[in-house]
Amino acid sequence: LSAQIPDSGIRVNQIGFYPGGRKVAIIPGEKNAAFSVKEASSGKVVFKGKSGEPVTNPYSGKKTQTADFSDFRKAGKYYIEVNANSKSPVFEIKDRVHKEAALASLKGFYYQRVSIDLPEKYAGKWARPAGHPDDKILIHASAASAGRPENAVISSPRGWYDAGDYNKYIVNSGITMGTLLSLYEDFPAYFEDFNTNIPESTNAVPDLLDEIIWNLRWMLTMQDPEDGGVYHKLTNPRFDGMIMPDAAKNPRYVVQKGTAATLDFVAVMAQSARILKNFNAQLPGLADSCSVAAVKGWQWAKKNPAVMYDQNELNKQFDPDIVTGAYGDKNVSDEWIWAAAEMYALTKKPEYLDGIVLETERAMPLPTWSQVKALGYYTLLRFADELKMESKRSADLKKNVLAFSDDLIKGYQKQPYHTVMGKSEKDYSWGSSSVAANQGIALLYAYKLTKDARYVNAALENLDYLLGRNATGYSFLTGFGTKQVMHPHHRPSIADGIDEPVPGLLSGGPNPGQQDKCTTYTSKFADESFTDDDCSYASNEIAINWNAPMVYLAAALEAIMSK
Ligand code: 9MR
Repeated sequence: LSAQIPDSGIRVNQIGFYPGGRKVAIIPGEKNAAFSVKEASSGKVVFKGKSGEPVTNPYSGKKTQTADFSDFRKAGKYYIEVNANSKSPVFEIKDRVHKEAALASLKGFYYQRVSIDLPEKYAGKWARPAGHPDDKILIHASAASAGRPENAVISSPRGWYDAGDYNKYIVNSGITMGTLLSLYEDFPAYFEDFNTNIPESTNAVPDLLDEIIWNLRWMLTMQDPEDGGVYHKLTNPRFDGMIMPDAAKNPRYVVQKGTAATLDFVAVMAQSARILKNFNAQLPGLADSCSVAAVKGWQWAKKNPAVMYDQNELNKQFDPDIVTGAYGDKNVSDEWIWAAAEMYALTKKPEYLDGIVLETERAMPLPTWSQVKALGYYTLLRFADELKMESKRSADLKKNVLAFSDDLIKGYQKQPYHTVMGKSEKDYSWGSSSVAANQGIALLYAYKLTKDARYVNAALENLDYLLGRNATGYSFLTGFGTKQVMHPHHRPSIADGIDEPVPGLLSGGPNPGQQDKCTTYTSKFADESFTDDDCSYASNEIAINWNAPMVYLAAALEAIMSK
C-alpha cells in the first residue's frame, strides 16, 4: 500500500476531518510554503493558504510548518499540494468521518477473543478456529491454597488475548475494561446505534457491552472463590511461537494472587455491576455476581493490602519458571484509589474512601496499566452530583483533572506536528500510541467539565497523530490509512497466511528504548523510533490496553462532533 504513494513528507490524518473541526496538515522544510487544498477527483483548487512559522523538532532537529485549512468545510475527498512533486495522501471531509475507525477498533477486541471460533460471517477473511479452551488450567505452585493445591485444575475460559501473545493478564485487563466501561458510562446514548457485527449483535445489549462481557466472564473465573483473592494472570510458562491460537497447546497456569490484580478486579466488577444492573432482564444475575465478586475482592485486599507481584522473586521460589509478561507493580496506592472510587460509586457508601488519600495535591498521572489513579478521578467526577460529594473534594478533583489538560495544551501549537502528543520525550514510551489516546481522553474530560472547545480540538489532533500526522507517517490503526502498518508483532497476523494484518488493532508506536533490538529501525530519534516489522515487540506490537483508549477517543469524538 505505502509503496504506491511517494512520500512527500506532508503529514495528515489519512482518514480525514469533520466539516466543523480543526484541520491541519504538516509540511516539511524551513521555508514558509503556499499550499492549496485540491479536490481529489478533478485536481481543482478549493482552498489556498500559507503555512505557519517553521518549528524545529526537539528530537530530530528537522523543520516543519503547520498548514491550517480549518476554514474549509465542504464535504468531499481532497489532498494538500505544495507543488507538483509535493502532495499529501487523499483524505475525506465528512460527518461521522471516524465512525469506521471507532467500529473497527472495538471489533479488534472480537478478533482477540479466546476460546471461541471466529466464523467468516463475523471475521471475514480473518476467520479462524477457536484457540485455548482454557478449561483445564493448572494452579501454579505460587498460587496454591488449601482448597486449590498445586496442579489442581480449574476452568477459566474466554477473555481476550492480551496483545501479540496469547496470555491473559488481570492487571492489563483491568485498565482495558475500565476504559471501555467508562466510555459506555460517559456516552451511553451513542452506543444505541453501534453495530460491530459480532455474534451478540442481534441481542438487546449494546455491542460495546457484549464485547466487554466476553472478558468479564473470564475475569470472574480468576477469583479464588474461597478467599476472594484474584490470580495475577493466566499464562503459559513461556511465550508461544509465532503460531495460530488453535495450534498453541502448551499447559497454562494461574499464578500468585496479588493486591494490584485484586484491586483492579474489584474496580472492574464494581463498575460492571453499576452498568449491568440496567440490563438485568437480558443478563439475569450478572450484575449481582459482579457486585458480590467486588465485595469479596475488596475484603481480600483489606487483609492483604500490599502483596506485590515480583516475577523474579516468584521464580526463585517456585517451579516452573514463568517468563511471560510480568505487569509487576511496586506501588498499589493508585489501585486502592481506583477500587475505592468504583466501590463508592456502586454502593454510595462514602466509607469506601476512608483511609484512602486521593493525592489531588500532586499532578495527575496519565493512566497506564501500572498507574490507574486517574480512572478513579474520572469516576468520582462522573458521579460527583449523584453522590452528593463533599464540595471541597469534588473541587479538588476537578482542579486536578483540569490542570493536567491545561498543562498538555500549553504551547502545543508550537510542536512540530501540532499535537500535545510528543511535547514530552516521555510520551514516547513502550506503547506510545496509548499515551496519545489517553491524553485525548483526559482532554475530553476537561471538555466535559468546561465545555471549552480548545480541549476537543487538542483531543482531535491526537487522533490525527494516530492516523498519520506524526513523524513516521504511518497510520497506527491496522486497516486504516494510506500508509498502513502491515507487519505488527501479533501472532495471528503473522501466522494466518493473509497479507493484511487483522484489522482494527493499534500498533504500539515509536519507542526509543528499542528493547527488541530489531535491525530494521531506520532512526534513533524518539518520535521516529518505529519499525513496521513483526520482530518489533517494542514498537509494533498491539495490546488491549492500547486499543481501548483508541476506541474511547474515536467513539467519544464521534459522539461529540456529530451532535
Ligand atoms: O505494555 C507493557 C510495557 O509497559 C512494558 O514496558 C513492557 C515490558 O515489560 O511490557 C508491555 O506489556 C507486554 C506484556 O508484558 C506481555 N504482552 C504484550 C505486552 C505489550 O508489549
